[in-house]
Amino acid sequence: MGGLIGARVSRLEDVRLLTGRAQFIDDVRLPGTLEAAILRSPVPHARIRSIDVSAAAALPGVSAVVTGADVKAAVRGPQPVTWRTIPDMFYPRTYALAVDKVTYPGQGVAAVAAKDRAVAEDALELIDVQYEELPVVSTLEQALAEDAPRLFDEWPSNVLGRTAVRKGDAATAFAEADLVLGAEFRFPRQMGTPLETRGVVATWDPFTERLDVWLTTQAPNIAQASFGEVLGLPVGKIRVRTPDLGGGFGNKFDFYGDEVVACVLSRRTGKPVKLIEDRAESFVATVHSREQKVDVEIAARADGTITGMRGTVHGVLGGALGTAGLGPCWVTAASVTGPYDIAALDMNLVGVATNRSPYGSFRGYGLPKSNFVHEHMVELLAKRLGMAAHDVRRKNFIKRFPYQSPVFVFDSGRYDECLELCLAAVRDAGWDRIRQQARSRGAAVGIGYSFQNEVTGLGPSRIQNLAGSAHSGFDEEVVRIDSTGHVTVHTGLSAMGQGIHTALAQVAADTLGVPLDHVTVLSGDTDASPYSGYGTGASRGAPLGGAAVRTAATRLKAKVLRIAGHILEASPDDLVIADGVIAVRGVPGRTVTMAEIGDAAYRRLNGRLPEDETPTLEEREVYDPVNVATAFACTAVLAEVDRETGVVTLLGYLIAHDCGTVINPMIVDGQLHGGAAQAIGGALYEELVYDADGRMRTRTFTDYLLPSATEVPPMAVRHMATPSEHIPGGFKGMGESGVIGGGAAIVAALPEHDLEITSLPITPPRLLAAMRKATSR
Ligand code: MCN
Repeated sequence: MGGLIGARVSRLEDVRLLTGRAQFIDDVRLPGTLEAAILRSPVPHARIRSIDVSAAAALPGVSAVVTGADVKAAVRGPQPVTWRTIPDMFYPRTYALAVDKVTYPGQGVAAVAAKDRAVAEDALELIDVQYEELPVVSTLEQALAEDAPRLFDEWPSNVLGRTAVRKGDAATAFAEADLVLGAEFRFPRQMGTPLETRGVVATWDPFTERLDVWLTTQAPNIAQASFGEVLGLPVGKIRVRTPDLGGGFGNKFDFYGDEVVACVLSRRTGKPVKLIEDRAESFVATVHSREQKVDVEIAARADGTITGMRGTVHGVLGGALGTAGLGPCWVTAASVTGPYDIAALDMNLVGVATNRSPYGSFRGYGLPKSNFVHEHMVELLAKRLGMAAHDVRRKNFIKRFPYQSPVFVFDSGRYDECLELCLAAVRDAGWDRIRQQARSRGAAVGIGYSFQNEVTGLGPSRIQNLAGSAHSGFDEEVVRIDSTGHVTVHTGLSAMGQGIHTALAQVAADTLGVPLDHVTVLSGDTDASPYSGYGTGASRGAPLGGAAVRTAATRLKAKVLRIAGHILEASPDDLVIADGVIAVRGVPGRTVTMAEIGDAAYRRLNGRLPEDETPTLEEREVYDPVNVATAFACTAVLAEVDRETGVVTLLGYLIAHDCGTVINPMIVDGQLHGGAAQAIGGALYEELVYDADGRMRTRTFTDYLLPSATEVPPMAVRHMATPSEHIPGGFKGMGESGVIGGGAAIVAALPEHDLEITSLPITPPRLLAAMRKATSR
């Protein structure tokens, strides 16, 4: 390799982002643009008796008003559900705006396009909607009650689907167990909260009859296909452009009704229509995630071997399905055995509709929950058997790879070493001493751990399609050297802050032997970018994009060497490239530059390009991996609890991490820090709260608490690298790693609650109650 893979180079994206030269969705200003706003239902569950838009339509400055009925008439089909994990599940047909009935507070019922947002919002107030309110089904218990009101007239219950994930013979494992332990876990609703909310600028061009959409999306090709499906247009008639994204965290993966509304309004008015979600709206209109109830039991032998696991995951879905469907909850069920070699699993999965916002993706998908569950059960078993939790981990770790988990084949791992790396980091940091000193002054301080493994690099199209995905898991990248020798990488992946442009530039520069600043990475335009089967999500950019760039650049390098060999009258095998200069090995002065090769391939072909070579320098690679790539990590947390107030202060945070070949350790560190901050939020602060009437209470960041710099402790990362054997370059993904293991490690670090905490977030009152319960035993 050429020395750039593994280098801590500064991110190429950052100069623009930090000097205010980025172009976010709200910066897209097309001549004649109208601004739109959506009227959202104030009630959770109701029939729409009537909508009168006449006063709104008559307001000066208003160009168009549409209702659900108008949208339904203007489109060919309902909103798509990308993941149909359970084929016979009920997938309600929902349109971009509610038709006849609303099933969650915040659901769009009408929309206005006006000369500016203020007029559009004024017009919303003039729309008269008559609701006939229906009994609210806001919680899992309400939804499952025998006499529960139903959300969907065409389906007999609020249980939309059931399935199970099974492996081995769980019944026998439990019958023969020395001991069986169980627990019930409750995980609240949470959501990703990128700095930038969602937005769209849609233009219907009547001359070319094409739709041109600027959209905050992580998956431009899926959005393009979804527009085609909903609007009944050939995909080639749709252009999706992605501006700079101010974060995504998974929730910009979904395809929302709002973008369809903007298209319908643009078609009606003949003008570009911009629709920018405001923060209060985003709390109801952007997908939520995480809410689950998980009941689990483990069967174990007296020596600490876990022989079986069984239970049920209830996914508390919303009043409409996000494009992820039940996906995140299925991942929790499928991954609940984590890094452990557990022979038998019988996990039921139930998807339940409630009058809450749609459920979708959030960084980590279902893994933070499955991790919390298996790590809690390990701690519980260790306590019951009087063993150290790490000994239970070591005893049960998967040791031989490839390993067939209940669903995936884990390609590689060195879990014991990763655990030792983490323990060594804790020793080096002197945490034991800090804990002892704290205890001697009476403070409640603890150290907690969790171990995770993580399927990344989604992912073989074969597996994805089998698992019910309407989209495939391949990725296409193009590497081009132009006539001046400059390299351009074209990618269909969206950059949303994770540094993918830098990573792909490093791979291309390293493979081709050119300096990093000779590479430009371009993305964000379906008319120009290659096709990314699944876009940015599931930590797939580095493994798939990296592999495709590496393969394409390797072929391109071979062509460069053939042309150089022709010019230098040397065998390509005798040539080396460094710093953009191709030289004959051992012959000083016989060189040709990449710029001269570019010139020979595009302009002065005559005599300089070998006769059997085609002009131009471009290679395209469509890469579909044969398997997923499993990253793994061990997290350690040092925490102090104020016994009087129940306030938790995190004093230290360490992650030992393996994502195969690391492209840029500095970015990986940053990704882990950011993910860990979200894990801290999920463990201690974040909860979307609905009141007894089913209305959303958390509509600002004073109610929905995010950790700030004060709550996020100093962090350190230790790297190890077990390269993926099947991915060219050996890269595994990790963009979600940081958020997965933090919750379990934080809870394990809190002293004196005696494993009483199985519900998140751990608010001070909850923690004090758990500590009181533990001491009263
Ligand atoms: N990387 C590396 N070497 C590896 C793996 C990764 O250097 N072996 C670096 C690369 O710079 C790469 C980054 O880490 O760009 C993340 O790589 P990868 O795990 O492949 O993840 P993706 O590029 O697919 O990014 C998506 C992932 C997900 S799914 C979410 S959600 C997420 C995330 O990453 N949302 C983010 N990171 C985010 N970071 C920011 N700032 N904002 C978000 O919204």
